[in-house]
Formats: sequence, structure tokens, C-alpha cells
Amino acid sequence: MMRRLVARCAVVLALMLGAAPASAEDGYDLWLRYRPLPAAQAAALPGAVAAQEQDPTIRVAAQELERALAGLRANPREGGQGAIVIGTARSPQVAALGLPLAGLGDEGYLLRSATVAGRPVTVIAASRPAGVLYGAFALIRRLQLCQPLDRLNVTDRPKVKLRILNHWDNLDRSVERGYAGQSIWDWWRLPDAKDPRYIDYARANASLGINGTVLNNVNAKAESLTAPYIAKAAAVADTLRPYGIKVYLSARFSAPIELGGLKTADPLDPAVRAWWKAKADEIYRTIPDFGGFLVKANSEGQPGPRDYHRSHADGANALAAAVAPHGGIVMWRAFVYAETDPEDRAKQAYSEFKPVDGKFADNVLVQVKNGAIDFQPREPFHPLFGAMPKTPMMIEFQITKEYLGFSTHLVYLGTLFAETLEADTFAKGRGSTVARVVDGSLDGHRLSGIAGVANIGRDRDWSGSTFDQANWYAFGRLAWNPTADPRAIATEWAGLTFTPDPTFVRPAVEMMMGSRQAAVDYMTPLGLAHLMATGHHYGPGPWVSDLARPEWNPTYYHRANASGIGFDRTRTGSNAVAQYAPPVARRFADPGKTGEDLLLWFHHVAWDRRMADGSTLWDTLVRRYDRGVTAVGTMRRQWDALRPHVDAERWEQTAAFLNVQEREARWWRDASIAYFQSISGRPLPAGTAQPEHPLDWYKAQSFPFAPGH
Ligand code: GCV
Repeated sequence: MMRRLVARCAVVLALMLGAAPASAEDGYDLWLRYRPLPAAQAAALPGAVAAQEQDPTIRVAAQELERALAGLRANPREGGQGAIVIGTARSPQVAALGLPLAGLGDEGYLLRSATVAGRPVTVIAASRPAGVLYGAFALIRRLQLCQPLDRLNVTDRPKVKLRILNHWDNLDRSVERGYAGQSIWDWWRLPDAKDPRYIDYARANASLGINGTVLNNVNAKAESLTAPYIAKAAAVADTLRPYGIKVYLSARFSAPIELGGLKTADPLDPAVRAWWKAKADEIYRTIPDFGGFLVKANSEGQPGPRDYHRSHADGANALAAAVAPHGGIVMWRAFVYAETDPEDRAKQAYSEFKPVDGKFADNVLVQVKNGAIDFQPREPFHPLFGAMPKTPMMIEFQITKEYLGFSTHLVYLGTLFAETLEADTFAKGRGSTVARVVDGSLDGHRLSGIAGVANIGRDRDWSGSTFDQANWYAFGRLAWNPTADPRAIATEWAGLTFTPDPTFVRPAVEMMMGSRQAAVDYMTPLGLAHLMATGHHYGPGPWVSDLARPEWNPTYYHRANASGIGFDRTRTGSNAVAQYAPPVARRFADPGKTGEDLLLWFHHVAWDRRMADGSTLWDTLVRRYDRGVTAVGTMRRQWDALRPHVDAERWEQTAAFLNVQEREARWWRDASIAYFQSISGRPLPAGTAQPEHPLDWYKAQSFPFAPGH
């Protein structure tokens, strides 16, 4: 029934598009485009929104519904089929319906078709106002996608408590690893001038269920914690509050020295603890619902507790004690590796954090990147997931594409996020997925969280490209439900962002679903990693071997030599496999069972080793590069065919970016093959094109002004 209706809606939309070409759009409206529905569907829209509570969150929920209804009708006289009744049990109208709200928690909601005073209504009910807001957005999605409202009976609640964006935004408005322009936070003009865009930011995040945002870079400046900057953060917090979004700040560990004039930042020093407590009290006086701190400590030059021979737990607990009386939390990052440590970088976080499991205060979460290196196109799940059962483990994904072609490569990350979340840690036997570690259900934690490094900037389309909006979207939807299907998310996003017409959605989703594997293939196939050029990470640099720290060099990761390629992380090498639970460790230790996708992550493999299909590793590697380039060409042609469905502005931007991507995929392929061939000494497999230029040409490329660095 639903499919029939969507199809009907889509056919009519297609006819409307045929009659008048889609007007240009700049992407600002994201997936909240409330464009007129076909007359038949518009006629069935509810006529009014009834809200009885005087609550800021219920108010914005009602406003959003009204805005959506107004936009979805081409003619304001259309529609009017019953009302939408929204509220909590404090609304007499909702209370009278006697709905089962008790199990919804603070953020869950219920959508129901009901009858009030003999008239059909659609009800959005929740225990708390935030649930009403999330329910409103869920209903709007249904309206946009022409899904039926009759016999509605939906209940949903988030599986993860903290769903947080991490902005790597600096106080001068530059964004570390940002490819969508300057920071949206105009620190200079805050707190007096509040860019109206902050409200649209809040709407977009609330529509996904994101309920927290860390405003400043983890490479933090102490100034963020001074009174003027607290006032600025408070102004942002005031804007976001009605949308259920709390503000958090990254804290520089040495702030007690820099701001407090203390001689030390030793977390066990009473004066340091008193400084943090006073600072937290000051923040909470200005931002009563402040979420807490995010901390990058003893990582890439940042100060931390190790400077005082204290553990990460000592450090985290000092800040946690300061925010605990106010209900705040600390997200302590596990992204650590030290230049003094010769151990495999992939092992270092585990070695440092596993021993302190159980030592963290109740209001600390350890925030762990999805993989053990650094947001590579593909990594196995981080071995810390499942290894610290006494500590809530938050996962950190990177929505911005530092290592995946910036904003000009179309790479849908829903599949990458889901691949990690679905991975089985075997920590408590089969089914101990990363998703269950993260949502707290595996170990029974009260706190749970998912963080995503934002891809948001001042660009008109927020993310630097239309398809990068899908990564923000997918992050939010997976944070709400870590077991959601990335294909279903892509389908929903494409329908909302362009048109629900299946003749558009199906091929668009195919492009998206294959796009991440394509990027893996043309950049880092078969489990290779970190082969990007120095610093900005733009383009290939597998030959780089002269950087100060060994683990900054691509040669450290691929270990190619005359006999083979790959990092031996088995017992004969770094034995990183031993950090996983035994069934996983056994699989990763056996090159026959690891799987081709992660082969060279765990094994140093002879160039002539036979793969499953009988080809040599060398030939397979070259063919993977070719497969990646071919896949981008296919995407480009698929997009060409979708032109009639998309407004000119957004179609042209994506078409231009796909040209960039195809050119750069070829560059990656040629440069990598030229380099690896100089080491393997093997001929290219028959029928394979030679790289366009000699190796030295690729080595000579330089990009001093690449963004985000
Ligand atoms: C914010 C990588 C990035 C850095 C980033 C760091 C981190 O190393 O290249 O820009 O710093 O990760 O996650 O802290």
C-alpha cells in the first residue's frame, strides 16, 4: 500500500518536473526542503497543528510542522484533512487519549492516527518535549516522502544517549579538516550578533536527533574557557536549547596554567582541581545545561596528564569531578600515540587505555575513533571496542572527509559507519557488535554516545557538496539507531534531498552505496592505509618517508619491499591481532581468513602470492586501482542520466565534482602503481594502462594551499 502511494506521488512529481524543469536550488535547505506536493497528496495533508503546552521545544515543533505543511502545499487552500495534535501528557488533549507514553524515555515519541471529538487526527506524543520535536520531524519526513498517514502507529526512541557533533572549528573561524568554508560560529560577533543560520543548524540537527555539539576544535585554545568566550558559547546554547541540543566545549588540559596562572596542570594537585571546579561553576552559571568537556590529551603535541606521570583516568577524573555536581560529563579521547613509543601505532591506544578500565569516574566516556589509526578509507574496528567493559565507550566517526577526497569526491559514508558498527568484537561471544558496545547494552552502561567530526561550514550548502550532506544525515540517523540500514538511510536522504521518484532514487542510491568501496579501491586497496600526501592529506604520497615521526610516513604503513607489501600485525610482526578477542584475533592472524579488504592491514604479503581467484597479489592490487577508477566513471555516467530529475545548480555542481573525482582517482591510481611498481619490479597485468607520467612527476606535485590544514 505504502509503496503504491510513494510510486503514485513519485509519478506525479515526475510529471510536474517534466512540465516545469526543477528550479535551481543552492542546497541550503538540506533535506528539509518543503516543496509543493502534487495536488492529490497536498489535498490529503492535515490542516492545522494543535499544541496546548507553553514550552519552547513544543513551540518549535509546532512551527516546524506549520512550515512544512505550508511548503508542501502549492496553494494555501489545499489540504485541511484533520489536525496534527502534538504534546506530552501535560497537554489535556494528549492526556485524554491515554497513550502508552511511559516507555518512551526522555526522547522517544509515538505517532498515531486517532479520533478526537469524532474527527480524524494525527497525534505526535511523547513523555518529554524533545520527543515531540523528534516525532514532528519523523512525521514531516513521511509527508515529504508521500507516505500515508492513515492507521499510523509508530513508536521510536534513540538507542544512544549522547549524539554529538564535534566541530574542529578554531576561534579565527578556520576549520581543521574543514572543506565547506569558514566556521559557522562567528566568534568575533558573538554574543551580540547571532547569525540566523544557527537556527537552521539547530533545525537540521534536531531533524536527525542530534542532541549535542562541541563548538570548538579538540586542538583547543585555552581562551575558549575565558569569560568572554563562555558568554559567546552561552549565546549559541540559548539558540540551540529549544531544539534539544546541548553545548559542550573542548578543554585544553593546561588551561589552569595558561588562564589560572598555576605552575602545573597536574590533575592530582588540589589547586588544579579547585581551578577546574571554579571554572565549571562559572560555566554553569552562564550555561545552566552545559553538556561538559571533550578532551584531546597527550596526543599530537597536546598537553595531558602524562606530562605529570598521571594516567588518562587521573586526567579525566579531575575534569569530571568539576562538572559532576552540575550533571555534566567528560568525553576523553583515546586517540593517543607517542613519538617516544616505537610500538605499532595501531596498538598504542589499547596499551594505554585498557589497563585503566574501571578507573574512570561515572560521568566519563572514553571516545574512540572507529579504527586504530585515523579515519582511513577502511580500517578494522578499533580493538578498544569490547576491551573496556567497565567504561562507557563512545565511538568517534569523521563526517568530514579528510582522507576521502575532501568535499569534491562523492563518497557516502553510511556504509563505512555501518561496517564498523556491525563488526563483531566477540567480547562476550558472538553478537557483541560495536553497536552494542557503543549503545551501552553489551555492558549495561547508563551513559552511551556517538560523536561525528562535523563537515559543516559557511558554504551555502553547509557541507561543501550536496552529497556530503548525506554523510551528516547518515551520521545522525545511525547515532539515533546504530543498527539502521545505510541503504535505507541513503534512500530516505535521496528522496528528501532531491525527489522520492524511484527512477531517480534507485540509481542515486546505487551510486552512493558503491562510492566508498570505489574510494578505497583507488586510494588504499586491500587494507592499505595512510598513503596520503603530507599534512593536508590531499592526493597520493605512498613514497613519503622523510617525516620527523616514523608513523607519519606512508612507508611506515605499507612496508612495501622487494618481496611484498603490507604491515605484519600477526605474531611474527607487531602482534596487534592479539588485542582483539580470540575468535577475531584468529581470523585476522590468518591471511586466508582475514578477507581481501583488510589483507594488507594485517599481513605482509608476497607480491606473487595467489589470491582466491588465482591471480597474484600484485596483479590484484593493480586491478583494484583500475576497479576504483572505473567505478567513478560509472558514477559520472549515472549522474549524467539523472539530469532531468535535478535542478540545474545542484546537478552541475555534482557533475563538476564527479569530473574532479574521476581525474583524481586516475591520479591516485597512476601515482600509486608507478610507485609500487618501482618496488615490486613486476610488469603490469596484460591489458592494463601504464601510468600517465613517470613516478618523479607524481612526487613533484605540491599543494601548499590545499584546504583544511
Ligand atoms: C584535530 C588527525 C588529523 C588532525 C586531528 C587529529 C585528531 O591526526 O589529521 O587534524 O586533529 O586527527 O583527531 O585529533
